[in-house]
Amino acid sequence: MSALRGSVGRRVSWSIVSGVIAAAALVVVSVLPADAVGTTPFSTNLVKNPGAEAGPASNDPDVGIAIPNWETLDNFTVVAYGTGGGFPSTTEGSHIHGGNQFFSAGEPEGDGGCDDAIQFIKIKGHNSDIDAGHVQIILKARLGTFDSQTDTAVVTLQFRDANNEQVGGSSAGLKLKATQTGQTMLQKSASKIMPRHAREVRIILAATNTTGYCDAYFDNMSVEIVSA
Ligand SMILES: [Ca+2]
Ligand SMILES: [Ca+2]
Repeated sequence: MSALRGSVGRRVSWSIVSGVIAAAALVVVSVLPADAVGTTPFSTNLVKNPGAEAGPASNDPDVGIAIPNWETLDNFTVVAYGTGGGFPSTTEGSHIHGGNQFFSAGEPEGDGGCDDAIQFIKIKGHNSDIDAGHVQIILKARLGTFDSQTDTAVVTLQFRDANNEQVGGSSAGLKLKATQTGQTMLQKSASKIMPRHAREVRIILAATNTTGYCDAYFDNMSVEIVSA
């Protein structure tokens, strides 16, 4: 019996100790949220999972799939280079150093509209430089569409302030567009000085002017800040 009590006692003690450790860990987490730590580095690609390589491709390009680090609506998906039906080839994938997969806007919704993917990027530790006009932001991407259809691939970068309000109008951001690329993945880029009060950027992958399938393909997404 004493051995049993001892055993129970050790379990109780260990559970108290575990509780204390867990509480301490919670305190550490609560005083050091990830977003408050560190300074966003210059000349570094800030996009996570920029090339759609972090998760699997969908088995069917008509079916949406969860994409690591991106928030997507239903049908937005990841397609493998060389998938049948007119998608960019494996040759094109290697030509652009695009790995095995790319983002695709996917099957249209019932109303004909296409789904988006969004990623949020906080810009930390540069507030005074941004407000003085000394931080430039550079957006780059590979964009493709199908054949000569009017489907258009659009990447938008929006600026948000500390209160999560859009900074300036829609013209304050950056936009990349491509259409009728004939399944090639065109390199596009744009840059500008970050506007005052910008503290976060949103990258949105979208399709416009589509016919049938939302043939807007994206790969090698890049967002960098540099000193200006
Ligand atoms: Ca890729
Ligand atoms: Ca189409």
